[in-house]
Amino acid sequence: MTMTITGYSNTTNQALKAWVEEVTRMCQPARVHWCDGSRAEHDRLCEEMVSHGAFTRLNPQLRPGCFLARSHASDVARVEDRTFICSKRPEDAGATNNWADPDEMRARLKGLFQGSMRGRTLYVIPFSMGPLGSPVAKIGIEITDSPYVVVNMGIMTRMGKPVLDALDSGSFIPCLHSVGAPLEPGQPDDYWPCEPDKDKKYIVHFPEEPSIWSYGSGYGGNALLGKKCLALRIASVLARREGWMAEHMLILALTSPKGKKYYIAAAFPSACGKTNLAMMQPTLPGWTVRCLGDDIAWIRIGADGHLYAVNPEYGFFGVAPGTSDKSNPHAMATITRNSIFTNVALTPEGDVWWEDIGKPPPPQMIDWEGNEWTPGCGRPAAHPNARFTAPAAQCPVIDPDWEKPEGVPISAFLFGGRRPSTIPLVNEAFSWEHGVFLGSAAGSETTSAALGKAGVLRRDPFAMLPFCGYQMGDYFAHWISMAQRTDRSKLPRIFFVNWFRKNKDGKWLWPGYGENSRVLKWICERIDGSGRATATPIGNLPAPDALDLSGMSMNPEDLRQLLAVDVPGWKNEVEDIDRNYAKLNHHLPPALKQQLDDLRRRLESA
Ligand code: OXD
Ligand code: MN
Repeated sequence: MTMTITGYSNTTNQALKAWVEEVTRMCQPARVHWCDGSRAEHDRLCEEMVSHGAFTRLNPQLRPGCFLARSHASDVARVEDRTFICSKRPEDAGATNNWADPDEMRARLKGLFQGSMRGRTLYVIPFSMGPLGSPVAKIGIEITDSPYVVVNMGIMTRMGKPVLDALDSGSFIPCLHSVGAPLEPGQPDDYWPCEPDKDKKYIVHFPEEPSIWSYGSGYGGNALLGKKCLALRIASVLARREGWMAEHMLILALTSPKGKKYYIAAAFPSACGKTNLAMMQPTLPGWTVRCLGDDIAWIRIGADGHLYAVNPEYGFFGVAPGTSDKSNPHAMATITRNSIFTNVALTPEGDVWWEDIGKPPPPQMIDWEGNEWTPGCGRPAAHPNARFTAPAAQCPVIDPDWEKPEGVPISAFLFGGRRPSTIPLVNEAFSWEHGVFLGSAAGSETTSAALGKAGVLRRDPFAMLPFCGYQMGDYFAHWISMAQRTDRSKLPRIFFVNWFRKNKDGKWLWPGYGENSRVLKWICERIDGSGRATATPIGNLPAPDALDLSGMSMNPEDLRQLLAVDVPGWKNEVEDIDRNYAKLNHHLPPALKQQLDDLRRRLESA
């Protein structure tokens, strides 16, 4: 049988040709298409998806170039318990990852991929994480049978002909994806084909090769393999090997009224407001924020010894619910055109709606599952993990340097999470090692409403728990080792922030959003040496009156709580960190054990 091959396949890369042929033999697609990444290709694929019900075109007057997709109800988020790190030794994946034997896993996957693309098109997607031609960029080739993945990868990465041309005969990271739903002759396609049984989904990383195999899911990080799989899990392994860092961090530029620019990178767990902070509109007069990235930073030591960060992505894959003109006006402006919305509600005018979008719902809508929805019906209209995919270049506050091949020099790292109690609004680390300790102890509290319980804390070190592709203790040691790789004075200062403190009645103590600029201003002042701080057992906190609260009304008792050291709370914190550290056994760096002991001692004498 001769196979129809379309698109731009003009490569002499023998390894790539051989791999595509091997996958084609295994997956048995009906057609092969090599993506060129052009606008015409994007438009044609979107049109095809509209014609078989996978996409709904939104009202071109309201949202030109925008589409809505509804996923299968079983396929709505990343599946952490089906995500595997298949290193040769289980110890190299570590206790925080699911490990499986690489040979057994490869055999199982080959069985699943056998014939998995029957009746479908196999798409070859050449993509670059990082600006094309930048010395830090990595080229991946994703093979997928999902046109939804193709158009999303076209927004999230630099993709197509220029990448294949730049690859030339060089090496690439193979990323194989199938939705796991072969079509028999005459069988009508589903609007969101996938493997509905969660236990048959596999998101698998072979870090030593490196390669990625993903089967059964079409959603987000499970399927857009450049993002979490390549740019974090695989990149974290490469970064350790090559002496750089791959982090779950936004990158922003903050400019003071005097025109001084500070670059800040910040790690928060998923859905803790990274996109909002990355493109924030400061309430402090004269300060501006420019965005360079909202999710991932690749960081290297530059020739001058400073740490330089690059955003490897090309778009935003943001959580829609909660995004509004109040929480993130710049994201709202970014998604007015050329964007894909997944699992949001559809209004009668052909626009999108989600919970907390900042305007009341119309009297009738179609919800994320395609059903009639009316206000008060008791169901959310959008799925809580509904997403928008939008080109970063459309962000009205994108930084002019966001595509600089060598990146931008970072002055401060921020860590944080949702912590209703104990953790102050902002805390500066005493040293690099103390900062690494704070990052290693990061976590986020969730509420367990059904049982009426207080917060349940999940430790999420450096916000990398689901994304570190190797042993977490070795990852901590890699962070510690950065102080030996460059002059300490050139390392960014480290701060821990918490926008999510609540009082005993469950009310937020801090307004957040644009008001966070007040905290960022103090951080800049600390970097410059002018900001006043009080040394406490947990770190340097803003001295009384050191935070600029001009023009804002703040209850003095709320402020006191936000900046107090909760000694009993921190003693519990120490014990919980100790329990989590114990899981790392001998991989825990001695410097962090020392930091924990020092903190315990300081709290005892507090
Ligand atoms: C995440 C994301 O889940 O960025 O962290 O999508
Ligand atoms: Mn993320």
